[in-house]
Amino acid sequence: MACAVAWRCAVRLMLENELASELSTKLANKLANKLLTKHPNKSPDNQARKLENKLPALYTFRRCPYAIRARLAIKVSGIRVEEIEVKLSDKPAALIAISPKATVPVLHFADGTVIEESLDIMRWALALHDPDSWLAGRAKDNEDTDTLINTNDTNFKQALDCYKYPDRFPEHTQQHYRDVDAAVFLGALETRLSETRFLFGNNITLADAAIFPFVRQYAAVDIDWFNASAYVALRGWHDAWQASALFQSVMRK
Ligand SMILES: N[C@@H](CCC(=O)N[C@@H](CS)C(=O)NCC(=O)O)C(=O)O
Repeated sequence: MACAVAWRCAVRLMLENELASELSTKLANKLANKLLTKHPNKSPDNQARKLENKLPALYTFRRCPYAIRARLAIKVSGIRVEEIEVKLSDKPAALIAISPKATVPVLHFADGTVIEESLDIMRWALALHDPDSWLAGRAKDNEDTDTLINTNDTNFKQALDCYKYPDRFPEHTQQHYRDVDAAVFLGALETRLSETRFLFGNNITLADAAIFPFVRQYAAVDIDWFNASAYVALRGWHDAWQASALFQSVMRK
């Protein structure tokens, strides 16, 4: 009896391994993920180890806003990855080898595939599994979503860096960066969030997760000022994100 069970198990393993090797990286990871999450106790240790070894490696830095948004999407998708915390002042050679630009986050698959842009990582994860419909409405709002995220990553990020490090940008005062440069983008977010709970309606979408980590940095520069600011709706959105179990879970040390 024990022998028959072991045999069936071995055949299943063989088929699964064979099947996994035939599938694309995405499907293989999906399969690995399914097996590991649905049958964690049934899997023999060595199978679990084999599949664990196939988990994509996520090079990340805890406080980096780009890495945070990648971790948010990965977390919500339920896909398992092995996180490798990087010291930006001492980057691992393995990271530089797979991604010479050596920014985080970077996702590295067992087959050598590399995704080295945070938004691409988010889209990859959500394309595989999007239980909370973060990509919903993209057909309609696709362009708006991309435009808003792009403005965040360019204009707002620049204003944010100036506000955070005014000594490096002596052209204007810190207050100018906070109240003028950053206000263009934050004002647009405030308008949206005064109308709906999230940036593209009453449910979280990709844009909320992609933008929140940057607003968090802005707020943190002078949290007392932010808490007393006229950004009433933005503050509510920021505070809800900050307190959410999802955000907390990707910030754990
Ligand atoms: N466009 C990249 C930007 C990533 C990025 O700039 N990450 C910062 C950390 S927040 C980084 O790795 N900087 C490299 C360094 O500091 O050496 C992405 O979206 O993934």
